[in-house]
Order: sequence, then C-alpha cells, then structure tokens
Amino acid sequence: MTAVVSADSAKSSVSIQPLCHEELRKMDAYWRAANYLSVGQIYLYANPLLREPLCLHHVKPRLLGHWGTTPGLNFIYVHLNRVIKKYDLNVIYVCGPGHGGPGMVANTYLEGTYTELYTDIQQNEEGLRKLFKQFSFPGGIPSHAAPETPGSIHEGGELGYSLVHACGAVFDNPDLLACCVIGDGEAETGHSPRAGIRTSFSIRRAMERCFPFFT
Ligand SMILES: Cc1ncc(C[n+]2csc(CCOP(=O)(O)OP(=O)(O)O)c2C)c(N)n1
Ligand SMILES: [Mg+2]
Repeated sequence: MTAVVSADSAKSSVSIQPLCHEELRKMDAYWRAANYLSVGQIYLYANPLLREPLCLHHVKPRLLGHWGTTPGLNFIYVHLNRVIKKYDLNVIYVCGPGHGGPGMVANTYLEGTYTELYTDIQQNEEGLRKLFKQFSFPGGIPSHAAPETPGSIHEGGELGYSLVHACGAVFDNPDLLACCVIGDGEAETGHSPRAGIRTSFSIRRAMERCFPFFT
C-alpha cells in the first residue's frame, strides 16, 4: 500500500494467465496461517502452538465471536495482497462482518505491523500466547476490529457502516481503491442498503472505486 498507481494503468497490464503452482502454494500457506491465528484468538488461552495435548484449561472459559466468518475474510485479504504487490496498487480493506475482528488482527500480526505497534506481542511463541489470550479478554482487545487494530478506520462493533466508510475513504483519495466486505448479517441493517444508493454524480464516481464483497 505504498506508491500510487491509477486503477486504469493497472487494468491495462492485468494478465489473464492462471497463477503458477508456487504462487498458489504460498498463498494457501499464508491463508492457513491466518486462519490458525484467527481460531487461536477465539479459543486458546494457552498452549498456542499445541505443543501439549489440548486440555480444557488451555481453552478460554467464555468465548466471544465465532469462527465462521474469518476464513472468507482471510481469503480475500491474501488475494488482495497479491494484486496490491503485483500491480503496486493503493488499496484499503474495509471489513464489515460482525465477527471479523480476529481475521484483521491475524493478518496484521502475520505482516509484522502488529508487532511494530505493540512490541510486547512478538512473533514468537510467547508473543503468540499473548496475542491469543488478549482477544476478547479482560484487559485485552475487543472482539471486533477496533481503533487499536492497526490500519483501522472502521469500528466493527456496530454493524451497517462499512460501505459508507469505504465510499468516504475514496472520496478524498482519487487513486485509492476500497475493497469493502459486507457480512450477510450486516447487509440486513438499514444503513447498508442506504449506503449503496448512489444519489449524486460525485458519489457515483467514488463508488466506482469501491468493490463490495458479500460474505
Ligand atoms: C447495529 C447492530 N445491530 C446488531 C448488532 C449485534 N450483532 C453483532 S454481530 C451480528 C451478526 C453479524 O453478521 P455478519 O455481518 O454476517 O457477520 P458475521 O457474524 O458473519 O461475522 C449482530 C447482529 C450489532 N453489532 N450492531
Ligand atoms: Mg455473516
């Protein structure tokens, strides 16, 4: 997400060749790592690398959030990262689904941004244990993507605003593309369909750079 390239110039150089085996293998590995980090945050209190046989005392006593939404969010994240890097695009990922928090934290941890900002959460076993324990836990972080999630402009706690935030993000940034994931639950809120109504020319132009995904 560094240098800015216009969407049109990227479009003209898009290849329609299938990805090579090595690229797919790496993306699949990254996706599985992000999934493990997500499910670990939801369930694990200790034993982050499952070095010991899993016991009840390794599992959080009160679980908040659910796993179902995260593989899809992580799948979109890794595929977006591939095209961002390949075409040097300027993209923002806006994550709407109500239980998407662990996915966003997992990806920023994998990328290294999380450790840069929160130096006590290192990319080692002890850091992993802290990352898992803190999620939706007293004294830790909320169960949804919150302001303290690196790169967050969108609070996940109240559903309905992701599309309007994605649209707002591209308004003042003519080279920005916004990929906005809207949960099926979020889509049922009043705000979501309202955000999709393109009433003015400027809003319509901005919406051309918002790509909604429904999960
Ligand atoms: C405005 C609002 N209404 C209700 C809720 C309670 N709530 C939290 S998550 C959720 C379900 C969200 O479904 P979806 O967006 O599909 O996300 P998923 O649960 O699949 O991650 C609901 C209704 C909320 N957070 N905000
Ligand atoms: Mg859902």
